[in-house]
Amino acid sequence: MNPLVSIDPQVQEALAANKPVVALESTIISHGMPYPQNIEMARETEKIIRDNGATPATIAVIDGRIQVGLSAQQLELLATAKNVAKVSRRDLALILAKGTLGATTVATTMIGAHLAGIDVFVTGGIGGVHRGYEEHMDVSADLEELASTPLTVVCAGAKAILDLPRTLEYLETHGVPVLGYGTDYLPAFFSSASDYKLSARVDSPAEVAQVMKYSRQLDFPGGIVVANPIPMDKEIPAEEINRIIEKALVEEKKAGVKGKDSTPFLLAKIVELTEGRSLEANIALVFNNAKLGAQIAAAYAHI
Ligand code: PSU
Ligand code: MN
Repeated sequence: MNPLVSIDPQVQEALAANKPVVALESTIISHGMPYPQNIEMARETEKIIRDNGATPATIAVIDGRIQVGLSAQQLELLATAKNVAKVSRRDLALILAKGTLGATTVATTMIGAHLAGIDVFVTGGIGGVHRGYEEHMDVSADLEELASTPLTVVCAGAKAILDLPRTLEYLETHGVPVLGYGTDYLPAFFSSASDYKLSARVDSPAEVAQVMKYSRQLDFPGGIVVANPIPMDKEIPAEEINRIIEKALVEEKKAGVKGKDSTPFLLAKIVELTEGRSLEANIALVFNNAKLGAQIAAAYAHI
C-alpha cells in the first residue's frame, strides 16, 4: 500500500473481503455547499450508500496523508473549517508536503480511490471545459484524470456553467465513455436532460459493471462516466436555470474570479440567485447518485 494513503479500518475490511465500496469527494462538502447543508448532505449520502449494501469512503487530505474513509469528526471538520484547500492534481503534492487540510476534487478523489483499490466513485457533477475556453483555456483537471485513472464516476452530468459539447468532445478524444443512465441525452445537473445526445445508454447497474469489466480487460487506463439524471420532480427546468447561470457568469466576470475559484463562486452565486432551490436540487441529485453508485459497486463486486 502507498504510504501516503491511510485507509479507514471499515473500508479496509470491505476491500479485503471484495465487498462493494464507494468513494466520495470532499470538495463538494468544503467548497460546493454552505454549512450546515453540506454536513447533512455528506452524512446522508454515506447512509444511503450503506443502506444500499456498500461501504462509503469519503476522501480528503489530512495531516500529510490521503485519508480514505473519514470519521464523523473529520467529516465535520471539512464541513466547518475555514481555509480548507481545494486540492486538485496540481495541488496534491504541495498540500501533502505542508500537512494542511485539503478537500479532494473529482480528480484527486479518483487518485486516492485508485491507490486504495476502489472502483466506483459518486459525486454531483464533474468538472469540464469552461465556457469561453478560447480565451482562458480553463479545462478542469477532472477530465485529464478521467482519461488516465480507471474509476467509474457516477454523476448527474455536468452543469451548464460549463461548455457541455466541448466537454463531451474532450472525453471522446481521450476515450472516456459517457453512459447515459436510462437516458439518451447528457443530463445537465439541475435539469434532467440537455440537447446533447450521448453515444451510449445503459439501463441497469449490471450493464455498467459489464462495461467496467471489459474496459479493465482491455487494460484501458481511463475511467467511465455514468451520467444519471436528476429525478424529474426535483429538476429545475433548463430555460430557467440557464437564465440564472448566465447571470452568475456575468457576476463572475465583474468580480474578476478565475481559475480554481471559478466553480465554487458560480455554485454559491446560483444558490443565492435561486434562493436555495439549486441547493435542494444539488442535494437530491447526489442522493440519487449515491443509490446508483452503491448498486453499481455491488454489481461489479459480483463479477
Ligand atoms: N461541480 C459541481 N459541484 C462541485 C464541483 C463541481 O456541481 O462541487 C467541484 C468538484 O469537486 C469538481 C471541481 O471536481 O468542482 C471542479 O473544479 P475545477 O473546475 O476547478 O477543476
Ligand atoms: Mn479550472
